[in-house]
Amino acid sequence: MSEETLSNLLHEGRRFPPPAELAEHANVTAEAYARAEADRLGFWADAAQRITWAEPFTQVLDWSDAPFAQWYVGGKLNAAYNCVDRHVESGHGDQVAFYWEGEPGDTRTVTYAQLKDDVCRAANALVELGVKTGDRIAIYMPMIPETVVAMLACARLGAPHTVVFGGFSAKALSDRILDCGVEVVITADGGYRRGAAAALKPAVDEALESCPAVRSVLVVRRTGQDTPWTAGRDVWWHDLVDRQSPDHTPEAFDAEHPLYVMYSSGTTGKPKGILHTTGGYLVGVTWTHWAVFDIKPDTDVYWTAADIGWVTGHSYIVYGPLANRTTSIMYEGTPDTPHKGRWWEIIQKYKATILYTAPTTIRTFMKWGADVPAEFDLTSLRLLGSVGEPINPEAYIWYRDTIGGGRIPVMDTWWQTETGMHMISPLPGVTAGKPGSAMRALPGVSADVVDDAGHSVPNGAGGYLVLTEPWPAMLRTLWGDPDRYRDTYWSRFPGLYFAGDGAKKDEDGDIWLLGRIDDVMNVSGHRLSTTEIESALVSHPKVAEAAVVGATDPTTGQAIEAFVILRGSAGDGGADVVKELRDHVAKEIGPIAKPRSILVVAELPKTRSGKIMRRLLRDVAEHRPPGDATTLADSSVMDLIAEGLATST
Ligand code: 6R9
Repeated sequence: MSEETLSNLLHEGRRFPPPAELAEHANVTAEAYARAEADRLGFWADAAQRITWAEPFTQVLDWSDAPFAQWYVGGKLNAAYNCVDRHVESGHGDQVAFYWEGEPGDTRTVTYAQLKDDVCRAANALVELGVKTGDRIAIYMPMIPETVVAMLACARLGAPHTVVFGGFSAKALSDRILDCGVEVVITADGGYRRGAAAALKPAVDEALESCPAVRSVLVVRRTGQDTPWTAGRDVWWHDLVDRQSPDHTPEAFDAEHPLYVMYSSGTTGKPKGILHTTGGYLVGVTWTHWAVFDIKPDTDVYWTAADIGWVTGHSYIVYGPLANRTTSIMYEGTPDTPHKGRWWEIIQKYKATILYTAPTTIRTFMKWGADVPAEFDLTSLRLLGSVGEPINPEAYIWYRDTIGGGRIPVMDTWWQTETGMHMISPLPGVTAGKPGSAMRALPGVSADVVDDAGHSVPNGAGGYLVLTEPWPAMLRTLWGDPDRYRDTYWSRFPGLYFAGDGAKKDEDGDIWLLGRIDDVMNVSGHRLSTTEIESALVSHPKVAEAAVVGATDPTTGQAIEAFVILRGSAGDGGADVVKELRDHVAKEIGPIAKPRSILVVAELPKTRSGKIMRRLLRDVAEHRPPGDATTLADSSVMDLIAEGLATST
């Protein structure tokens, strides 16, 4: 895709070196790159010392059966012990693990000692339900502390969990339960979203109609709403868990013992059950969390504002932060309930030092306007993070300036459910960040951009993002489908991991992500990336969010169709705005990139992680009924867009 891709993003020339104070005290310095370069496996052996092993490993990596990896061969450990018990044993039982904030305003403060007791009680409860090592457990929960407790109780018993995002449908839940062979489900009566109690349990009941193997459902009472009940199968958490002993001796499992399965929707076909194992995953997330966010366990108040049902929640709300003895914030609800300043109020209240969220949320805040955060004291912040999609330079600068007071570095972290851990990211004490670039592979990680033939492209050119060496937190396989694992990730370019993302290397060799390969369009023979056109649209002062898709066109092959959300101040659109935006794209990128049409919408269809589901927009643009929408975070969005379409034509 190299030559013909137009290079809007690379015109971005701003750079932000690390603040001196941060660089001086940073956990990781530039030396780490040299160390890892000289001895990659030695580097990962050192990183593994952040974890407590019940039995030491004898070999860092066994890659003899590639692409099936074994990391930390011979090592034994317990993930839950590493996340809670050891901190209590070292005298930090009174440290807060989570400041939890419910959407209606109720709060809970959970210390490491309390978390340990709760995890032990839940583990004992699962044993009473007959759970054994290796059994799979589905978790379908709101964002409450019990969700973390449930995950760690599973990990403690060596029973892999599969967390299903609470916004997903009964169908999505039953698909995952069946694929994973789940026998026990942990859920809640409901959770709070947008100011109201949203039921969860009825979806579980519906899902289980097609899942006869599930014998127990453990239900947390969160909202107190009326809940349908199946006697003999359903049991209240407070009846079963609360009466258990707070003592439970953790068993040490092999480093390669399965820790969890996380389903990730492929563009087509059935979701992929991505398997993570214990040792390598824990080392990978613990080291990267400590390095990329410069975690100081005694002073930081860290907030990953994401859902636990997304890999970001697994790695950077639960396993990484807890293994690093971090004090975290956890918030149940939506950012605009009861008012649009809720997040900033939370940051002010707890004096948060680190915030990690997705570009889509940042763009939503841009739409709401800078005067909302301006009412709160955000000076406690010292680091900002972004994940989930390429962050447009415009959103990066807004984040840095409006939330970060123009002084705080932004860590744009590229990674995937499959990679388990951050792979490409700045390091806060080292990197001079460029808005829109995830920069370079972290120490110990090897990434490159290759052409169609799998050859590394020169600086200044684009192609496919690949990972050239195995890494500790890599997925081990797809649950029950090793052939699909090999085919999906390791056969496009032999010996290289194919990430499915387009990317470019700039003149310095820094990496710019261009979105999923499927999101690259071909317009009159020109390869255009949706990301670049979206960034051009978002750089216009009237645009808050944009999604671009390629729709089949008889003359040009594909034609560019754009969907935009306007900023609050821009009025309701109209023909003038559309013309203005088309001209703006032509000016920013070139006439070839001018969208054929632009539709002003109120919302865009997004997944739980804020990724725009362009596939559904393509259906709209090509006048088809939208396809499978079970992974949408909010299923009403497509109806709104259809209505908008009807009134605009
Ligand atoms: C963590 C997560 C993975 C896909 C990935 C890429 C996109 C994530 C990104 C990014 C550009 C970033 N992605 N972070 N693209 N810059 N910083 O999101 O996992 O849900 O599996 O999605 O997300 O396209 O391939 P997952």
